[in-house]
Amino acid sequence: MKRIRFVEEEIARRYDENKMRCPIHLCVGQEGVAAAVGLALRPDDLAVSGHRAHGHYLGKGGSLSAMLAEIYGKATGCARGRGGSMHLVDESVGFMGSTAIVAGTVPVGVGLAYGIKLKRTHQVSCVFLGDAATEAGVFFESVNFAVLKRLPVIFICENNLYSVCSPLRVRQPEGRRIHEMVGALGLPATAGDGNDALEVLDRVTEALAAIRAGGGPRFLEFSTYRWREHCGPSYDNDTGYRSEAEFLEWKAREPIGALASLLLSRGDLSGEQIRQMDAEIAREVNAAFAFAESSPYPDPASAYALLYAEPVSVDDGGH
Ligand SMILES: Cc1ncc(C[n+]2csc(CCOP(=O)(O)OP(=O)(O)O)c2C)c(N)n1
Ligand SMILES: [Mg+2]
Repeated sequence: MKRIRFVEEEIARRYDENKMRCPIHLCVGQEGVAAAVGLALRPDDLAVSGHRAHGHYLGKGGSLSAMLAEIYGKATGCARGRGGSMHLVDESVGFMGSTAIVAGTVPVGVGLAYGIKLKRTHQVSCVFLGDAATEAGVFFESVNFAVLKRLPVIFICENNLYSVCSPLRVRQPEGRRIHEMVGALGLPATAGDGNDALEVLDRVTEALAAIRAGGGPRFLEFSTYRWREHCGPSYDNDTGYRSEAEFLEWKAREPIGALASLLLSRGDLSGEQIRQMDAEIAREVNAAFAFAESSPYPDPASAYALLYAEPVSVDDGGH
């Protein structure tokens, strides 16, 4: 969680230098879900995400340096500098893609799960999505197919209450709970506190075990809150679509502080250990920025080269 928080705060601090020339959607305040899901997944599990993907990529084991180089548009980036912040992809850690099209990777993640089932590899495909993605038609088609085929896919929905500036109350009927609506499609669907990283870890660990045992897909909704504006490095509580009071309420129970207090009170971690961790992560983040800034831009002649053209052979068992 701290690694995600530190790197995003540093991205925000440096964004106005105009060297990162892509839009950025920061997940500061939402680190609990990304970190805990990443920890619960196996390294060989697969994951897809959307526009707010930094935390998901790092949680899955992605490289800080490759992520920052990607955001700086450099050849050493995880998408070779072609994608930027919203198009992180890194097969080496099973992070199979993220796109700016809301819900665009939901069918991709379900397709990956279909491949896993056909190949009988016992991996799980993890689909990260926001609350607004559950309003897209393709979301329902994809979940229906996953249920029909009992696919090994876990849907992780970060419900941060907003789609850009539109709160849930102007988008969905009063009283609707997203997980209840999704549960009606025929899969176990639950809700939990996304700012309690240990709760997320427990729920996701249990769901993954059930999926790996052949139980079919699961949908987990986690409530959380983004601190900064939808897109960009600033705060936007003065723009009128949400209140400073709401922001402060969520900030008071943010995921990192909550876990640190718990671990300190149990004696599981000392203040000195936390300071050491902070110093180590700050060093790591600074080194990753230095790597990104000093890396070369891609050769324009390579713009149309195929990056991932390996043919995949599938034993589909006659299906
Ligand atoms: C298909 C599509 N419609 C609209 C948009 C514009 N858009 C970008 S992000 C976003 C909101 C997404 O909200 P949510 O899924 O809840 O994720 P969050 O930004 O809250 O993390 C919208 C509407 C888009 N990128 N793609
Ligand atoms: Mg949202």
